[in-house]
Amino acid sequence: MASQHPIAAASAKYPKPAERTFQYGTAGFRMKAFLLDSVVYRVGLLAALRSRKLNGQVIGVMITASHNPPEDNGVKLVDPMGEMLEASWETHATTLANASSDQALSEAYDKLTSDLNIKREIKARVVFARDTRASGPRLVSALLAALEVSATEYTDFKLLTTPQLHYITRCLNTVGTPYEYGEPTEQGYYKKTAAAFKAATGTKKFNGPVTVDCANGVGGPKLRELIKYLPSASEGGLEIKVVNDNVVEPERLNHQCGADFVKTNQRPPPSSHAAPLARCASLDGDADRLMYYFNDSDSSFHLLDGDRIATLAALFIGDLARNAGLGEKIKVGVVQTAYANGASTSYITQDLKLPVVCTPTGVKHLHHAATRFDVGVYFEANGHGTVVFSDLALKRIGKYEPQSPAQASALDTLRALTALINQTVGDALSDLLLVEIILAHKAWGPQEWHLTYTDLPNRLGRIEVADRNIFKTTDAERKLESPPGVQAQIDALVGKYKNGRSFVRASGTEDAVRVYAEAATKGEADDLAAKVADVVR
Ligand code: NG1
Ligand code: ZN
Repeated sequence: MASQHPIAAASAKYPKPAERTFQYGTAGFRMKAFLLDSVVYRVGLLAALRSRKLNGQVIGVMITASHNPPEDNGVKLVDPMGEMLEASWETHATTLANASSDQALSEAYDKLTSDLNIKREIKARVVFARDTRASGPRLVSALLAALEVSATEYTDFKLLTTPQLHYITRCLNTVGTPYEYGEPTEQGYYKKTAAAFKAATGTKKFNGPVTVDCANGVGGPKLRELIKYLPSASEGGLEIKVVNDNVVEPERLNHQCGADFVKTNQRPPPSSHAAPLARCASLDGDADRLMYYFNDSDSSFHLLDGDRIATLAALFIGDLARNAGLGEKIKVGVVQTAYANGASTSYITQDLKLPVVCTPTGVKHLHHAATRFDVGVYFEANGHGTVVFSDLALKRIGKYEPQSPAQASALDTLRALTALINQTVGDALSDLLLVEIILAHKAWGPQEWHLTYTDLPNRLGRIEVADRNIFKTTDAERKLESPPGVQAQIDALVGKYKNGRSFVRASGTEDAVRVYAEAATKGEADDLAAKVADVVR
C-alpha cells in the first residue's frame, strides 16, 4: 500500500466533524470551540500556502472569537501588510475546511498548490497568537501540527490582542523597506505607541481619568503593559483605570461587560459605578473594538460609539491638516456602513463638509474604501475602526516645511498621530489613546463630544427566519433585491415616518436576519422596526 500523504496522516488527529459545513466569513471561522480543531489545522495549511504564494512573506494567524461567549473560538488569517485575508483566498479557506476526509484534504491541498502555481521550495513563514479563551492552547496544537507538516517557519506570540498581531505581521514584512512599520515585537508595539502618544499630547492636559472595561479579555493585561510605557498621571500623563481584567476565570470573558455588551444593551456594565461626566470606555474580547460612554449630571446614559469616534477623528484630523497648511493637499474622507446613525452622516457631510462613502458590513470593505482617500477614517458603529493614511499623504506630512509656529505645532501633532494610529486594522488600545489626545487638545469632556450632533433614535432587531440566504442586498446593503417585492413594502413603511430609514440584511456571523430602523422619535423607530420585521417574517 502506498504510504499516506503526510498532510492526510497528520490530519487524522483533527478529523472534520461529519455533516458540518464551514464558511470563512467576515470574521474568519467562528463557532463553538469544540468544533474547531480540524478547521484550525486546515487554516494552518492555508497560511503556509499563502506565504509561499507571496514569496515567503509572513502571514498571521489569530485564534480568537472576539466578543463571542467564552465557549466559542475562531481563527482568521492576516495578510502581509496587516490587512484581512484577500477575498479570493476566503474561498480556498472554505474549500480546505470542508474537505470531507483526511485524504480529500490532502488532495485539495495539492490541487490548490498546483492551481495557484505555488512553489513548494519557497520557505513559508507564519506568526500566530491567541486570546485568553480556555480552548486557545488546544487549538494552537492543531495549528502547530499543520505548520510542522508543511515545513513552515513560525513564531508563537502566545497571548496578544488581534491588532497587535496585525501590527507585528506588517512590521515583519516591511523590515528594511522604506515603509518600515516598527519593531516586530510586542514591546515594539508599546514603545511605538507610547512615544507617539507622548509626542501627540505635547503640553496638553487630561481632564481626569478614563476608566477602561477590558471585557475580562486579553486587552486587560495588554493595556496594563502599555500603561507601563506611558507617562504616569503624576508626571502629567493620562490616568487609566483598568477594570474587568480578570483573565484567570475564562468564563467571565465578555460576560456582563465589554464593548458588545454596552453597544447591544445600551447601558454600562452592571459593575460600573462611574460618577457623572466621568469618561468610560469598553474594549471587546480581543481589543479591536472600542465604545465610550458616560452618565450626564441627570444620570442619563450616553453612548459614544464608533460613529462618534469617527466623527471626532475626522473633525480633529481635518482641522490639523488645515492648520498645518496642508488643507489643500490632504483630503480627509469617512467610510461608514448602513448601520451608521443618519445624524452622524449628516454631521460629516453638512457640518464637517467631508465626503462619506457607505460600504457593506465587514471591516475589509471599509478598510479598502478608506485607502482611496488621502486620509480615510473608517469605523463600524460597533466601535471597530481606524484611520489610514495614503503613502502620498504620509510623504506630504513628512516633508512639509511649516510656515509659522502654529503650522509647526499642528504638523507635529499630525505626524505623531500617523504613528499612534494602528493603520493595519481597528485597534481599541490605540483608538483609546487617540480619543484621549483629541479630547485633551480640544479641552472637551464627554458632554462636549456628545453635543456635536444628536443621534436619531434607532432600533436594531434580530429575526430568525427559515432561510436567511434568500435575503440578497444591493446598494451597500441598504436595499433588498430579493425576495421580490419586500423592498417596496419596506419603502412604503419608511415613507410614513419623519426621518425614517430602515434596511434588512442577512447577518454574516449568525443564522439570522437583522432589521435596522431609525426615525425622529424612539417610539417611531421601535414601531418602524417592528413593522419591517413583520414584513420579513
Ligand atoms: P453581522 O453578523 O454580519 O451583522 C457583525 C457586526 C458587524 C461586524 C461583524 C464581524 C453589527 C450589526 N454587525 O456582523 O459590524 O463587526 O459582526 O464581527 O454590529
Ligand atoms: Zn473583536
